[in-house]
Amino acid sequence: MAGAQTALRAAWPPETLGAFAADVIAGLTAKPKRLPPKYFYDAAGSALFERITCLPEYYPTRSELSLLGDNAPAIAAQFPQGCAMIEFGSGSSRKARLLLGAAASVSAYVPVDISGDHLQQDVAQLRRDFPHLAVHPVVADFTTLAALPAEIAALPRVGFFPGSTIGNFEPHEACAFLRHAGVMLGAAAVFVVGVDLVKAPDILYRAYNDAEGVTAKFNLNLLARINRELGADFDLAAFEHHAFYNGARNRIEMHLASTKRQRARLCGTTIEFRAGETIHTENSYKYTIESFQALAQGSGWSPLTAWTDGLFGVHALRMTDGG
Ligand code: AVJ
Repeated sequence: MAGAQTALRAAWPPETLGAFAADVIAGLTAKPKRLPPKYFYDAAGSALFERITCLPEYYPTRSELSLLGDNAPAIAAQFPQGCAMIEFGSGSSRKARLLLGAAASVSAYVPVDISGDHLQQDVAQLRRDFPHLAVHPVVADFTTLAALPAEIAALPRVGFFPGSTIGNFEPHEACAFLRHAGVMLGAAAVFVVGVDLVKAPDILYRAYNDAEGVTAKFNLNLLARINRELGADFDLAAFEHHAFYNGARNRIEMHLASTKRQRARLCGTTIEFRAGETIHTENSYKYTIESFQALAQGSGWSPLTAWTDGLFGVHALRMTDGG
């Protein structure tokens, strides 16, 4: 195995591979095999995720939108006057609009997203809809974002991290992210975080195993993307979507399971699969209101308020004095 690794490196130095290829090779040569969930969201994957958010079984988006819509004035009441709102992974800014519409205290909005095309279109529309709002988009991976636009340096800050995207992190990574966000947002900051709740396993199971098979397509698109962008030859018909609730760790796990013993070629190397072997593609951690508040507290944030409909939680946190 060490020999194969060396040959691969010699032929495709990681510097020339790009981050996607490097992460895919690292994940598929690891034991057990895994792929980072952030790569689900190419154009095809983003369209499939949009379809997921409309599925009858997938409650999180509907729950969060109605929690934000119903409680926007109460959430906005926590924001400091003249603040800048920074959204981590803003997508279409649909959720931010609900807060911006209710929060006259927000004078600047900083959507941070990895996909630049979408960001530019949405920013133009936001500027038309909120003419008094200064919009400063940042094209970046929010997990590695180092600096905020200079224009907002003097403003108090509010963070917005909806969608239970925080559930993709391991709990220790979520803690590190919350701390990092705290450093960026500063002493007076408020942080609004959307977090999916622990609940009956059958409800969770159905949300990730929809009858129409859209979630299966979303999961398999990761291999389709690797074929498209890295010239790999994964046989999509020989992999199955597996999603289940791991109750011991409070997380949904998604895997792609090989239906047979097979191999795939990728960037000059061969990836071997046993029958039934899986690629772990996503964890989606679930928290109770209390377990998330405890995580936040251990990460430098004091819980202010939590809004919930029993399925999903929207948390307002404030920077703990003295960090
Ligand atoms: C966007 C990460 C919150 O975990 O529910 C939906 C992604 N994966 N269906 C989630 C997802 C499968 C989603 N997050």
